[in-house]
Amino acid sequence: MEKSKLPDPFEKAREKKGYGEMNDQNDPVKILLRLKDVRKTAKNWKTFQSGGEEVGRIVVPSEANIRTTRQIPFEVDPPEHTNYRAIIEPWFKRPNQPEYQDKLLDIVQVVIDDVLSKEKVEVIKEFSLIIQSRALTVLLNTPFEESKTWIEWGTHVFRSEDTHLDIDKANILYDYIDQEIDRAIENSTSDLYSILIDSEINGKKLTKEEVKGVMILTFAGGRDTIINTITNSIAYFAEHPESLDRIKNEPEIMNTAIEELIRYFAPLTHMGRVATEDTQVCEHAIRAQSRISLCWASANRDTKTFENPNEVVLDRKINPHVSFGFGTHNCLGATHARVLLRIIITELVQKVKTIDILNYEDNIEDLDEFKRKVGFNSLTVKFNAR
Ligand code: HEM
Ligand code: EMZ
Repeated sequence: MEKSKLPDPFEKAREKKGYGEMNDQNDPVKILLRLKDVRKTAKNWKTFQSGGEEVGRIVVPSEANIRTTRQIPFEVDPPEHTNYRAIIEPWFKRPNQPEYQDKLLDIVQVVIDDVLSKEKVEVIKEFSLIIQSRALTVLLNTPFEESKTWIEWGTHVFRSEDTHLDIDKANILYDYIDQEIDRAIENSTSDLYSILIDSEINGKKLTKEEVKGVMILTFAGGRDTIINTITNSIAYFAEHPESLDRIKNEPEIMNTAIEELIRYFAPLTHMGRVATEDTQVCEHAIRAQSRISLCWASANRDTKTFENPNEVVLDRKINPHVSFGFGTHNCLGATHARVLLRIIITELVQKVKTIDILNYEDNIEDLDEFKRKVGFNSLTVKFNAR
């Protein structure tokens, strides 16, 4: 099989019954698999909530044991959600500005020139993580030097190589954010911390805990998702050098190509909700206070909407994918992610002719009934210049 392929483990269950089941830390999850159900349920925040008492429980695997700070606006439901979102949303649209994109271009060019000078490159550590961390300094508007600290944290802030939920690692992030908030209170700049500290909802300033909730989400949500997107793109282009040529010669397909890669990769496999009442999905009973999840990765392969869903079709015409979620909580980092990927691919097609895969190890997520490849634990390649 091609190393860049991400097979769809959900197909049979999606077609037969529409959901799957997973036992996560003795707190079971019903995984919704069909695009129609995923979209409908994502809109129904009254019955399927993101907030609720137990912070961290909507994430699968549940993070209830490793954090008490509510991630904002991710773990809040309307109407409060709307107020938080109104504060944060304009900030996350900055990636549309030319000056922002120039900064990202500088970052990407340096890293691409560097990997082209090497005999072999481990893509996650020497490419994706570096670009992700440096690009995050632009999103947060913090000094470039901070990225050195973040690179040391590795791919995920809550998970490490030997454990799914790593409290020691999480504490490094929490302590760092606490310090940065105190720093911004003492010495206000024009970074995201300072903007949040100065924000108000109905005349009331955000608390430190609320600011922390936004910042944890910004560090955690935009990390392994971006790293997997970049790494999977490199693997794809390694096995499809004709696609590099095609995008170079037909730049007008760039945006559809990006959407298609993001659909195919679905970097965040699924996200949970908690039922507020006894209800039903796919004719199956859901008890109040139990968990379901919305499986973006499965929905993106639903043949009712996507023709040849297991193929990467760079000029796919109809592509209502849900990789960035759907409805109330749709991803605030999507503009940054799309712009960054466009800059990376634009530079790649100009400078790189081929990429050889030398070594790799798959990253397979274990969802009990389903084993899903989400990307790589490592990917070693040689970049060959044009
Ligand atoms: C929400 C995926 C990058 C910040 C979401 C959701 C998905 C998602 C599926 C919806 C969660 C839900 O409905 O419960 C992705 C993917 C990314 C990406 C695939 C990269 C390719 C980023 C980045 C950031 C970010 C770079 C910021 C640094 C957020 C935030 C939310 C969110 C703040 C919550 C929005 C809300 O609750 O209203 N993301 N994300 N994401 N994402 Fe992303
Ligand atoms: C949470 C999540 C956000 C969670 C929109 O998704 O991303 C996951 O990677 C984190 O572990 O805490 O931030």
